[in-house]
Amino acid sequence: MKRNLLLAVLLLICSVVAVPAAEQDEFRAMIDKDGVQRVTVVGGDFYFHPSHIVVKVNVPVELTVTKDTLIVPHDINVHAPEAGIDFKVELSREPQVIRFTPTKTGRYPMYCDKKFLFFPSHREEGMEGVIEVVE
Ligand SMILES: [Cu+2]
Repeated sequence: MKRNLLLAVLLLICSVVAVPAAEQDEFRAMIDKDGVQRVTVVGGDFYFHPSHIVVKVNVPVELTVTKDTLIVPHDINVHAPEAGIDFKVELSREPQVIRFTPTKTGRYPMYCDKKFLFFPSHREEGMEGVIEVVE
C-alpha cells in the first residue's frame, strides 16, 4: 500500500518535470483599451522570453522585441503568411515594434535563424518558441 503511494508521488513529480520548457514560459496577451494586444519578447543566448506567446485571432498584435546580449547576433522569425504572420527582424538593444493581425488559429514556430560556421544553429541551441493563436 505504502509502496503504491510512493510510486504515485514519483509519477506525479516526473510528470511535472517533463513539461517542456516552452510550455512553462507562457505569456497570454491581454487586449488593451485601444484594442491592441501588446507583447514584449527578449532574445538572448540562446532563448526567447517568453517562448510561448498566446494571442487572440483577428485582434491586432504589437510585438516589441529586444536583445539582451551584446556580441552574438540574433533575429526573430515567424513565417506563417497563411495566418497573417510573416516577419524576420534583426534584434538589437533598441526595442523594435512588429505589428500584425493573426487571422487563423494554430501554433506557429518562432525562431532565430542565425548559425555560425560549423556550430549548431541558434534554433537547435534552443532559440525557438511558438506563437499560439486562439479563439
Ligand atoms: Cu540567435
